[in-house]
Amino acid sequence: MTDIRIIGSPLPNIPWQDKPSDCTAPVWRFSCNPIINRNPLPNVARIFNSAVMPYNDGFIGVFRGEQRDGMPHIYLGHSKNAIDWTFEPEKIPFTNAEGKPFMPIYAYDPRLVKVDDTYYIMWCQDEYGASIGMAKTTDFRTFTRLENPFLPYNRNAVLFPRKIGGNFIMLSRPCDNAHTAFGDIFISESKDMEFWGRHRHVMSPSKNWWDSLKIGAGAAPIETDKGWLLFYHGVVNTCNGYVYSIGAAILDIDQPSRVIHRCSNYILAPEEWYEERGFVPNVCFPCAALCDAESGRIAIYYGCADSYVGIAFATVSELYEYILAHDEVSVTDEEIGLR
Ligand code: BMA
Repeated sequence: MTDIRIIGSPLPNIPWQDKPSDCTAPVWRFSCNPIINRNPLPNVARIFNSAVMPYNDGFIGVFRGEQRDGMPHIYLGHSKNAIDWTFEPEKIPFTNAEGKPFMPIYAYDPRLVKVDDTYYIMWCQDEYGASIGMAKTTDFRTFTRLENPFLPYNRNAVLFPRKIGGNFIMLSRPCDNAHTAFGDIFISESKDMEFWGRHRHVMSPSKNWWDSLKIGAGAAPIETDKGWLLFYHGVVNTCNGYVYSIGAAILDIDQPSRVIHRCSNYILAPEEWYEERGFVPNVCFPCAALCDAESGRIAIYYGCADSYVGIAFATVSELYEYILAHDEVSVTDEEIGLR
Protein backbone atom coordinates (compact mmCIF):
# COMPACT_ATOMS: atom_id res chain seq x y z
CA MET A 1 0.00 0.00 0.00
CA THR A 2 1.20 3.49 -0.83
CA ASP A 3 2.09 5.69 2.07
CA ILE A 4 -0.41 8.54 2.28
CA ARG A 5 -1.92 10.09 5.38
CA ILE A 6 -5.13 12.06 5.87
CA ILE A 7 -4.46 15.20 7.89
CA GLY A 8 -7.45 15.69 10.14
CA SER A 9 -9.36 14.28 13.07
CA PRO A 10 -10.11 10.66 13.83
CA LEU A 11 -13.71 9.65 13.08
CA PRO A 12 -14.05 6.18 14.59
CA ASN A 13 -17.83 6.17 13.98
CA ILE A 14 -17.51 6.77 10.22
CA PRO A 15 -20.02 4.54 8.42
CA TRP A 16 -18.14 1.60 6.99
CA GLN A 17 -18.37 -1.71 5.19
CA ASP A 18 -15.33 -3.71 4.11
CA LYS A 19 -14.68 -4.05 0.41
CA PRO A 20 -16.48 -7.05 -1.11
CA SER A 21 -13.98 -9.72 -2.14
CA ASP A 22 -15.17 -9.65 -5.76
CA CYS A 23 -14.80 -5.86 -6.12
CA THR A 24 -11.94 -4.80 -8.40
CA ALA A 25 -12.61 -1.04 -8.25
CA PRO A 26 -11.04 1.37 -5.74
CA VAL A 27 -14.49 2.49 -4.53
CA TRP A 28 -17.41 0.30 -3.49
CA ARG A 29 -21.03 1.00 -2.66
CA PHE A 30 -22.81 0.62 0.66
CA SER A 31 -24.94 -2.51 0.36
CA CYS A 32 -27.96 -0.70 1.88
CA ASN A 33 -28.00 2.11 -0.71
CA PRO A 34 -29.99 4.19 -1.24
CA ILE A 35 -30.00 5.46 2.32
CA ILE A 36 -32.90 7.90 1.86
CA ASN A 37 -36.08 6.80 0.16
CA ARG A 38 -38.57 8.83 -1.79
CA ASN A 39 -41.11 11.09 -0.05
CA PRO A 40 -39.03 11.50 3.11
CA LEU A 41 -41.14 14.48 4.30
CA PRO A 42 -44.75 15.46 3.68
CA ASN A 43 -43.81 18.18 1.20
CA VAL A 44 -40.54 16.69 -0.07
CA ALA A 45 -40.64 14.15 -2.87
CA ARG A 46 -36.92 13.42 -3.20
CA ILE A 47 -33.70 14.08 -1.33
CA PHE A 48 -30.37 13.89 -3.20
CA ASN A 49 -27.13 15.88 -3.79
CA SER A 50 -26.61 16.53 -0.08
CA ALA A 51 -23.74 17.11 2.34
CA VAL A 52 -23.06 15.71 5.80
CA MET A 53 -20.45 16.16 8.51
CA PRO A 54 -19.67 15.07 12.08
CA TYR A 55 -21.45 17.09 14.76
CA ASN A 56 -21.45 16.55 18.53
CA ASP A 57 -21.57 12.79 19.06
CA GLY A 58 -23.30 12.15 15.71
CA PHE A 59 -23.72 13.77 12.33
CA ILE A 60 -25.54 16.69 10.75
CA GLY A 61 -26.33 17.43 7.14
CA VAL A 62 -27.81 19.85 4.65
CA PHE A 63 -30.07 18.12 2.18
CA ARG A 64 -31.44 19.08 -1.19
CA GLY A 65 -35.17 18.45 -0.85
CA GLU A 66 -37.27 18.61 -3.99
CA GLN A 67 -40.66 19.89 -2.91
CA ARG A 68 -43.91 18.79 -4.47
CA ASP A 69 -44.09 22.03 -6.45
CA GLY A 70 -40.83 20.92 -8.10
CA MET A 71 -38.72 23.59 -6.41
CA PRO A 72 -35.57 22.58 -4.51
CA HIS A 73 -34.79 23.90 -1.04
CA ILE A 74 -32.34 22.95 1.70
CA TYR A 75 -33.40 20.93 4.73
CA LEU A 76 -31.45 20.09 7.87
CA GLY A 77 -30.97 16.46 8.90
CA HIS A 78 -29.62 14.73 11.99
CA SER A 79 -28.19 11.25 12.41
CA LYS A 80 -26.43 9.14 15.01
CA ASN A 81 -24.71 6.91 12.45
CA ALA A 82 -24.65 9.00 9.22
CA ILE A 83 -26.87 6.38 7.58
CA ASP A 84 -30.34 6.77 9.16
CA TRP A 85 -31.44 10.40 8.96
CA THR A 86 -34.27 12.41 10.48
CA PHE A 87 -35.11 15.68 8.80
CA GLU A 88 -36.44 18.94 10.12
CA PRO A 89 -39.84 19.37 8.44
CA GLU A 90 -39.30 23.00 7.38
CA LYS A 91 -36.72 24.50 5.05
CA ILE A 92 -33.61 25.94 6.69
CA PRO A 93 -34.72 29.43 7.83
CA PHE A 94 -32.04 31.68 6.38
CA THR A 95 -31.87 35.27 7.65
CA ASN A 96 -29.94 38.37 6.71
CA ALA A 97 -27.33 39.93 9.01
CA GLU A 98 -30.13 41.76 10.90
CA GLY A 99 -31.86 38.48 11.68
CA LYS A 100 -34.75 39.09 9.25
CA PRO A 101 -35.94 36.19 7.06
CA PHE A 102 -34.00 36.12 3.79
CA MET A 103 -34.83 33.03 1.83
CA PRO A 104 -33.45 32.19 -1.60
CA ILE A 105 -36.16 31.65 -4.24
CA TYR A 106 -34.79 28.14 -4.63
CA ALA A 107 -31.63 26.42 -3.38
CA TYR A 108 -29.94 23.23 -4.50
CA ASP A 109 -26.79 21.09 -4.34
CA PRO A 110 -25.71 22.31 -0.86
CA ARG A 111 -22.23 21.75 0.53
CA LEU A 112 -21.39 22.06 4.21
CA VAL A 113 -17.85 22.92 5.32
CA LYS A 114 -16.42 23.83 8.71
CA VAL A 115 -13.60 26.37 8.80
CA ASP A 116 -12.26 27.16 12.28
CA ASP A 117 -15.40 27.25 14.50
CA THR A 118 -17.95 28.19 11.87
CA TYR A 119 -20.02 26.01 9.55
CA TYR A 120 -20.57 27.37 6.05
CA ILE A 121 -23.30 26.25 3.68
CA MET A 122 -23.01 27.05 -0.02
CA TRP A 123 -25.54 26.21 -2.67
CA CYS A 124 -26.84 27.10 -6.09
CA GLN A 125 -29.68 29.64 -6.17
CA ASP A 126 -31.30 32.30 -8.29
CA GLU A 127 -29.57 35.65 -8.57
CA TYR A 128 -31.16 36.65 -11.84
CA GLY A 129 -29.90 33.28 -13.03
CA ALA A 130 -28.06 30.32 -11.50
CA SER A 131 -25.56 31.56 -8.96
CA ILE A 132 -23.96 30.76 -5.60
CA GLY A 133 -25.56 31.54 -2.25
CA MET A 134 -23.84 31.20 1.12
CA ALA A 135 -24.71 31.22 4.81
CA LYS A 136 -22.95 30.57 8.08
CA THR A 137 -23.98 29.04 11.37
CA THR A 138 -22.34 28.01 14.60
CA ASP A 139 -25.32 26.30 16.24
CA PHE A 140 -27.49 25.02 13.35
CA ARG A 141 -30.34 27.13 14.68
CA THR A 142 -29.55 30.52 13.19
CA PHE A 143 -28.33 30.60 9.61
CA THR A 144 -27.04 33.99 8.48
CA ARG A 145 -26.72 34.66 4.78
CA LEU A 146 -23.41 36.01 3.52
CA GLU A 147 -22.86 38.10 0.42
CA ASN A 148 -23.20 36.04 -2.74
CA PRO A 149 -19.56 35.35 -3.60
CA PHE A 150 -19.61 35.39 -7.40
CA LEU A 151 -21.46 36.99 -10.29
CA PRO A 152 -23.96 34.77 -12.09
CA TYR A 153 -23.81 32.28 -13.62
CA ASN A 154 -22.09 29.79 -11.37
CA ARG A 155 -22.67 26.41 -9.72
CA ASN A 156 -20.82 23.89 -7.55
CA ALA A 157 -19.11 26.15 -5.04
CA VAL A 158 -17.04 24.15 -2.55
CA LEU A 159 -15.06 25.73 0.27
CA PHE A 160 -11.76 24.30 1.50
CA PRO A 161 -11.87 23.18 5.16
CA ARG A 162 -9.05 25.51 6.17
CA LYS A 163 -7.55 28.78 5.06
CA ILE A 164 -4.43 28.79 2.90
CA GLY A 165 -2.06 31.74 3.25
CA GLY A 166 -4.56 33.40 5.58
CA ASN A 167 -7.40 33.34 3.02
CA PHE A 168 -10.59 31.34 2.59
CA ILE A 169 -10.38 29.27 -0.59
CA MET A 170 -13.34 28.23 -2.72
CA LEU A 171 -13.77 26.18 -5.87
CA SER A 172 -16.58 26.98 -8.27
CA ARG A 173 -17.78 26.33 -11.78
CA PRO A 174 -18.86 29.25 -13.95
CA CYS A 175 -21.69 28.16 -16.24
CA ASP A 176 -24.75 29.38 -18.10
CA ASN A 177 -28.35 29.53 -16.99
CA ALA A 178 -29.44 26.21 -18.52
CA HIS A 179 -28.17 22.62 -18.55
CA THR A 180 -24.70 23.96 -19.25
CA ALA A 181 -22.79 22.09 -21.97
CA PHE A 182 -19.35 23.26 -20.76
CA GLY A 183 -17.62 23.83 -17.46
CA ASP A 184 -14.19 24.11 -15.86
CA ILE A 185 -13.31 24.28 -12.16
CA PHE A 186 -11.89 27.59 -10.92
CA ILE A 187 -10.59 28.65 -7.53
CA SER A 188 -10.95 31.99 -5.69
CA GLU A 189 -9.68 33.50 -2.45
CA SER A 190 -11.17 35.80 0.17
CA LYS A 191 -9.86 37.39 3.33
CA ASP A 192 -13.30 38.01 4.79
CA MET A 193 -15.85 35.79 2.99
CA GLU A 194 -17.23 38.91 1.36
CA PHE A 195 -14.80 39.98 -1.34
CA TRP A 196 -13.50 37.21 -3.59
CA GLY A 197 -10.58 37.48 -5.99
CA ARG A 198 -7.30 35.95 -7.15
CA HIS A 199 -9.37 33.74 -9.45
CA ARG A 200 -7.37 30.90 -10.99
CA HIS A 201 -8.22 28.05 -13.32
CA VAL A 202 -7.88 24.60 -11.71
CA MET A 203 -8.95 21.99 -14.24
CA SER A 204 -10.94 21.49 -17.44
CA PRO A 205 -12.87 18.59 -18.91
CA SER A 206 -10.41 15.97 -20.13
CA LYS A 207 -9.86 14.16 -23.41
CA ASN A 208 -11.19 11.02 -21.76
CA TRP A 209 -14.82 10.56 -22.60
CA TRP A 210 -16.42 10.18 -19.15
CA ASP A 211 -15.53 13.76 -18.09
CA SER A 212 -15.22 15.31 -21.56
CA LEU A 213 -18.19 17.72 -21.45
CA LYS A 214 -18.00 19.47 -18.06
CA ILE A 215 -16.74 19.00 -14.55
CA GLY A 216 -17.58 20.45 -11.14
CA ALA A 217 -16.14 20.19 -7.65
CA GLY A 218 -17.95 17.70 -5.41
CA ALA A 219 -16.92 17.22 -1.80
CA ALA A 220 -14.84 19.63 0.27
CA PRO A 221 -11.21 18.67 -0.47
CA ILE A 222 -9.64 16.24 2.00
CA GLU A 223 -6.21 17.29 3.26
CA THR A 224 -3.49 14.64 2.95
CA ASP A 225 0.27 14.75 3.20
CA LYS A 226 0.35 14.30 -0.61
CA GLY A 227 -2.01 17.18 -1.42
CA TRP A 228 -5.75 17.90 -1.41
CA LEU A 229 -7.86 14.94 -2.46
CA LEU A 230 -10.73 16.28 -4.56
CA PHE A 231 -13.79 14.30 -5.59
CA TYR A 232 -15.53 15.92 -8.54
CA HIS A 233 -18.27 15.10 -11.00
CA GLY A 234 -17.50 14.61 -14.67
CA VAL A 235 -20.09 14.59 -17.44
CA VAL A 236 -20.24 12.97 -20.87
CA ASN A 237 -22.90 13.84 -23.42
CA THR A 238 -24.47 10.75 -24.96
CA CYS A 239 -27.22 10.27 -27.52
CA ASN A 240 -29.45 9.66 -24.50
CA GLY A 241 -28.41 12.72 -22.49
CA TYR A 242 -25.80 13.60 -19.88
CA VAL A 243 -24.15 10.91 -17.71
CA TYR A 244 -22.58 12.03 -14.39
CA SER A 245 -19.70 10.03 -12.87
CA ILE A 246 -17.33 10.65 -9.97
CA GLY A 247 -13.64 11.42 -10.50
CA ALA A 248 -10.67 12.06 -8.22
CA ALA A 249 -7.68 14.39 -8.38
CA ILE A 250 -4.94 15.62 -6.07
CA LEU A 251 -4.32 19.37 -5.84
CA ASP A 252 -1.12 20.97 -4.61
CA ILE A 253 -1.32 21.61 -0.88
CA ASP A 254 -0.16 25.26 -0.95
CA GLN A 255 -1.18 26.19 -4.49
CA PRO A 256 -4.40 24.25 -5.04
CA SER A 257 -4.96 25.73 -8.50
CA ARG A 258 -2.29 23.22 -9.61
CA VAL A 259 -3.51 19.68 -10.22
CA ILE A 260 -0.65 17.32 -9.42
CA HIS A 261 -2.43 14.01 -10.09
CA ARG A 262 -5.68 13.29 -11.91
CA CYS A 263 -7.26 9.91 -12.41
CA SER A 264 -8.04 9.29 -16.08
CA ASN A 265 -10.69 6.71 -15.10
CA TYR A 266 -13.82 7.56 -13.17
CA ILE A 267 -13.92 6.06 -9.69
CA LEU A 268 -17.70 5.54 -9.68
CA ALA A 269 -20.21 5.67 -12.54
CA PRO A 270 -23.95 4.89 -12.72
CA GLU A 271 -24.40 1.12 -12.55
CA GLU A 272 -26.97 0.36 -9.88
CA TRP A 273 -30.75 0.75 -10.33
CA TYR A 274 -30.85 3.78 -8.02
CA GLU A 275 -28.17 5.54 -10.10
CA GLU A 276 -29.57 4.60 -13.50
CA ARG A 277 -33.27 5.02 -12.77
CA GLY A 278 -34.92 8.08 -11.29
CA PHE A 279 -36.03 11.64 -11.96
CA VAL A 280 -32.84 12.18 -13.98
CA PRO A 281 -31.25 8.85 -14.90
CA ASN A 282 -27.52 8.13 -14.87
CA VAL A 283 -26.34 10.59 -12.25
CA CYS A 284 -23.73 10.06 -9.51
CA PHE A 285 -23.21 13.51 -7.96
CA PRO A 286 -20.87 13.76 -4.93
CA CYS A 287 -21.39 16.61 -2.43
CA ALA A 288 -19.53 15.41 0.69
CA ALA A 289 -17.03 12.89 2.02
CA LEU A 290 -16.46 11.84 5.61
CA CYS A 291 -12.98 10.64 6.48
CA ASP A 292 -11.22 9.03 9.42
CA ALA A 293 -7.65 10.29 9.63
CA GLU A 294 -6.67 7.32 11.79
CA SER A 295 -7.76 4.44 9.55
CA GLY A 296 -7.73 6.31 6.21
CA ARG A 297 -11.36 5.33 5.60
CA ILE A 298 -13.48 7.57 3.39
CA ALA A 299 -17.27 7.58 2.94
CA ILE A 300 -18.42 9.51 -0.13
CA TYR A 301 -21.99 10.89 -0.10
CA TYR A 302 -23.47 11.23 -3.54
CA GLY A 303 -26.79 12.02 -5.13
CA CYS A 304 -28.20 9.20 -7.26
CA ALA A 305 -30.34 9.89 -10.34
CA ASP A 306 -31.62 13.16 -8.80
CA SER A 307 -33.74 10.92 -6.56
CA TYR A 308 -31.71 9.33 -3.76
CA VAL A 309 -28.58 9.58 -1.60
CA GLY A 310 -25.98 6.83 -1.68
CA ILE A 311 -22.72 6.15 0.17
CA ALA A 312 -19.57 4.72 -1.40
CA PHE A 313 -16.46 3.66 0.49
CA ALA A 314 -12.73 3.85 -0.18
CA THR A 315 -9.46 3.91 1.69
CA VAL A 316 -7.16 6.81 1.04
CA SER A 317 -4.16 4.58 0.30
CA GLU A 318 -5.91 2.35 -2.24
CA LEU A 319 -7.52 5.34 -3.90
CA TYR A 320 -4.22 7.20 -4.10
CA GLU A 321 -2.57 4.13 -5.60
CA TYR A 322 -5.36 3.92 -8.18
CA ILE A 323 -5.02 7.62 -9.03
CA LEU A 324 -1.25 7.21 -9.50
CA ALA A 325 -1.72 4.09 -11.63
CA HIS A 326 -4.06 6.04 -13.95
CA ASP A 327 -2.49 9.46 -13.60
CA GLU A 328 -3.05 11.80 -16.54
CA VAL A 329 -2.46 15.47 -15.88
CA SER A 330 -2.79 17.92 -18.77
CA VAL A 331 -0.80 21.09 -19.31
CA THR A 332 -3.75 23.25 -18.22
CA ASP A 333 -4.20 21.14 -15.09
CA GLU A 334 -0.60 21.71 -14.06
CA GLU A 335 -0.60 25.43 -14.67
CA ILE A 336 -1.01 27.96 -11.89
CA GLY A 337 -4.12 28.99 -13.82
CA LEU A 338 -3.54 32.71 -14.33
CA ARG A 339 -3.37 34.15 -17.84
C1 BMA B 1 -26.76 19.49 -12.71
C2 BMA B 1 -27.23 19.96 -11.35
C3 BMA B 1 -27.41 18.79 -10.40
C4 BMA B 1 -28.10 17.61 -11.02
C5 BMA B 1 -27.52 17.30 -12.38
C6 BMA B 1 -28.25 16.18 -13.09
O1 BMA B 1 -26.82 20.55 -13.64
O2 BMA B 1 -28.40 20.66 -11.47
O3 BMA B 1 -28.20 19.22 -9.33
O4 BMA B 1 -27.93 16.49 -10.19
O5 BMA B 1 -27.59 18.47 -13.18
O6 BMA B 1 -29.60 16.50 -13.32
